[in-house]
Amino acid sequence: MENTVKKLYSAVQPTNNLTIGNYLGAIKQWVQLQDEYDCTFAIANMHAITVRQDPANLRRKTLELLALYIACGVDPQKCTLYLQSHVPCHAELAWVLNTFTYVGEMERMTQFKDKSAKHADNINMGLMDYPVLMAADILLYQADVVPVGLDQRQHLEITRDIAVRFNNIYSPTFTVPEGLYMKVGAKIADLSDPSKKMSKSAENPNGSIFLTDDRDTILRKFRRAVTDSGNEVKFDAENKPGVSNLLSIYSVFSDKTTAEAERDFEGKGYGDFKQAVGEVVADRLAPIQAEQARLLADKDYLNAVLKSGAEKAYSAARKTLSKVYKKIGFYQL
Ligand code: ATP
Ligand code: LTN
Repeated sequence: MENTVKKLYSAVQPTNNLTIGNYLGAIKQWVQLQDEYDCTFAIANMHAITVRQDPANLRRKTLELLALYIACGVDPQKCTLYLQSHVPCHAELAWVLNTFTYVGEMERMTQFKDKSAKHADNINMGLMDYPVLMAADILLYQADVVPVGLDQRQHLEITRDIAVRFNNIYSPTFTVPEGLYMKVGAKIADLSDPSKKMSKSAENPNGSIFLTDDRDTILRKFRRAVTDSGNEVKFDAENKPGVSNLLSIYSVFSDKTTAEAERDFEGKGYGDFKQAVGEVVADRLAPIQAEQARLLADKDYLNAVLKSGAEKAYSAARKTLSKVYKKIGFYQL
């Protein structure tokens, strides 16, 4: 019976403040999936240091992210929640997988190219190796599915390639994971430039709605959001990218289909529309923010969650790593 429950794995980096893109592309789905799958969710602090971090800030962001996972509805009783650096197997497997990954493959990764351009003074090996560490995360837990935003699709594809490559050279060792992308919400665009993804490290903070933004800030940012020519609130990603992005945000935050969302704004102008999107987002975020603050005040509880999460994660990860070490010929005592 136990084998019929599929395994699910995902993670977010504890960098900057999360945006509604992270929430809709990742965490919101986790909550919906946790009853159906055997879930493991990590805080990817080892990925975070591929861009220079302030140590005190990284520590603080780690607990904030854990509190946020729980405040959003991820239940530590049902899922394994842990901090990546607490399980040394990630670095160990990543090293092995490095020898099954080609330099050319890593140089082609879009995120590597984007981040290299953005951090031209610090194009470190870790930045380039980021996808291999991510492959190690996923493969250690033998995950069947990995819910992520569309920006991570390329990393998931390379994870599958590495898994297949290893399985073919030795014998079936890793489950080959499937990406799970939501139909709406997998790619939330920047409010001031709908051709870009909403990102927590964007230069212009007005284009991103942070999960920590207060009501007035949220309403103001939506009021300023770029719309398109014309005056009809219609979903048309090609010709009306700004309006379509706002409609997607509205529909997922109000649990409506895009068609239902369009109907809500028939005969209404962009002004009313943007106000309504802002309100629905602010209303949804307020209780999450309150719960996150409450949890952050209870550090003992958060530490206990991390401790038991690390133990559970370690025992699963170690099993896979031992299998790998045996297959590649590492002498074991
Ligand atoms: P950064 O901008 O600092 O690189 P990020 O905003 O891309 O960070 P990550 O920690 O890399 O955030 O991603 C966490 C999760 O959020 C991933 O599953 C990612 O696919 C998803 N995600 C990020 N941005 C968006 C977006 N604009 N729309 C939908 N999902 C997103
Ligand atoms: N690179 C991911 C975060 C991440 C991840 C993972 C996601 C690290 N390890 C494993 C899914 C599975 C990102 O979202 N930027």
